[in-house]
Amino acid sequence: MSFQTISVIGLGYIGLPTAAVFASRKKQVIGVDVNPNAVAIINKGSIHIVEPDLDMVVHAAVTNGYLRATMVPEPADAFLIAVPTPFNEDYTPDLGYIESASKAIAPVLKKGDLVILESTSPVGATEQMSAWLAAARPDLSFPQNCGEDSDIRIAHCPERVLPGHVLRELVQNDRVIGGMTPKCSAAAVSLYQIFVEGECVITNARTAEMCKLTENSFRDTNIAFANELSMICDKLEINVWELIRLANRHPRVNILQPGPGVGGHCIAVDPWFIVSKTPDEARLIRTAREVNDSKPEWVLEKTKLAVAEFLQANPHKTAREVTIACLGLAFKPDIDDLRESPALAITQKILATHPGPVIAVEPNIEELPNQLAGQLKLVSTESAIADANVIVLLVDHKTFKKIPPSILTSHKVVDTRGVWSA
Ligand code: SAJ
Repeated sequence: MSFQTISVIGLGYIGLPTAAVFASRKKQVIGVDVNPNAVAIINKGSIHIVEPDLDMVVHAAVTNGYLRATMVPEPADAFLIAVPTPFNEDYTPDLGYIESASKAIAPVLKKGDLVILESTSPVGATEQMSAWLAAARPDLSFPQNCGEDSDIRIAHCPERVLPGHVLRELVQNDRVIGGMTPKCSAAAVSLYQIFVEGECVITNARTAEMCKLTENSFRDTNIAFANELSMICDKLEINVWELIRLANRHPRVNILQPGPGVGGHCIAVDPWFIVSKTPDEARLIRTAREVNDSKPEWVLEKTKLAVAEFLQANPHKTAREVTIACLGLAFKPDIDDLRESPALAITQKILATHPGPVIAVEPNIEELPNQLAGQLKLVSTESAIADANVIVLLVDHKTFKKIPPSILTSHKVVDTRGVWSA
């Protein structure tokens, strides 16, 4: 199958790099987004998100005429839907963005087109997308009613790239291809082979959906194990970092690292898609989520304890005179992404509960996000150490790892990442 024009719906952290990589392979790419600001920025050859090297690839793609952005879908040979799938307050998945994207592309679909759902989705979402498309286009046939003879091919091909390494992983990772029929899978494989150097492994749509959820639930469960260990060890007065290092010397043990909680828009979300479908069976997956979600509150309690200990050692001071420095606001090390960050949530809670000054260090940003703007000062690592009485290390950024513990002897320290405690 040959694809002359490819349309990517949703130009965010996954859609934009994917669109840019297709364009870098000299395909005509039409990017579609509901955000006029994003569309304008991309059409100028710039980017509205942060991802290493993406600016260069997008700039080249737009300048060379292979990529353009628009708010209204246009005809193409293949459509990739890469819109968000958040969850509702009751942890059920919100497929509203997929529904809107499906309804937006339906009018421009033609016989022979391929539609791929890339968004991480609950099991059954691809069939649901196909049903929305079929309802909007009764003149075309779809795999759910015509099988291999359908006019439109449908597949789920979840992205699996790690933020910060997206351009490399997009090309090198193996790709799971879940077509609604074998012909749908074959069409999707020939599309991804335009740039994927990893293997394109074929399965069905439901298994592909579950595969992506399984990968992130596996990681969440393993991080929860590490986080639970850290709380157990704290009670038993055992250094959890040393414990994990020792246990990992066993040839079949590989425990992940505890932290202040699990952030980002994937690992803290996707397991709920399994839990909401099979609540009675997904007991471990649910508990892992609960353990990880409880960690920020535990860190807050540890911080309160550190303040109390400082006051005990300095009885002439009051809590109002105790300065707390939060080191790191991002959701993981050496990135500037603050979305769904436990470090940010903990800093907000400290601000709301501590009567004294709170300062923060985040070497990867220049301005505080709206939630914190005007409420706390962003300072350098050096001045945080000089001014603070209590230091709460929330992200193991490279710069923080360079701080020698010997200069922290007069501080009370809450080290959620084992930077100094390890
Ligand atoms: N974390 C720990 N301890 C660890 C590892 C991670 O506390 O030992 C925390 C991080 O600090 C962060 C959170 O977990 O707050 C998630 O970070 P991450 O690096 O594990 O994952 P993400 O969210 O950046 O990307 C994940 C990846 N999934 C897996 O590794 C299974 C990526 O491949 C997926 O494409 C991505 O989710 C996604 O889009 O679904």
